[in-house]
Amino acid sequence: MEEKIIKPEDHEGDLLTEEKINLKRPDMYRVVLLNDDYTPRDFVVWILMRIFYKGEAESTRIMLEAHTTGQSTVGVYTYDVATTKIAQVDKIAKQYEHPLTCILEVECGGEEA
Ligand code: TYC
Repeated sequence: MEEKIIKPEDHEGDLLTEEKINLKRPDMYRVVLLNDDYTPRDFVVWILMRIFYKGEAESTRIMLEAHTTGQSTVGVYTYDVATTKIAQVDKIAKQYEHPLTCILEVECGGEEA
């Protein structure tokens, strides 16, 4: 088979094209904690510290906001992180027989970086 040797001078005058890199930011999702009448406050704070790595003061603030207004944003995460954390909350709440619930809300669509 004939081998074509490409020399730099063969490309003189060629148009240089920039490689298009996908700079789209990932879609982000808000995890929202819902109030209920049965889950103990301490348990909610413990969940926020254990699953969402919030400090005690921040966890207490989020719990109280949900308790008084009906809901509170816990954080904004990528889809995989948000759904994993919600599944962890569901599992532990079920184990302890508490009705504690977190929901997912779309925060914003992916934008160009
Ligand atoms: N309202 C609950 C109680 O009085 C405490 C609570 C707070 C439950 C926040 C859920 O997301 C919640 N025991």
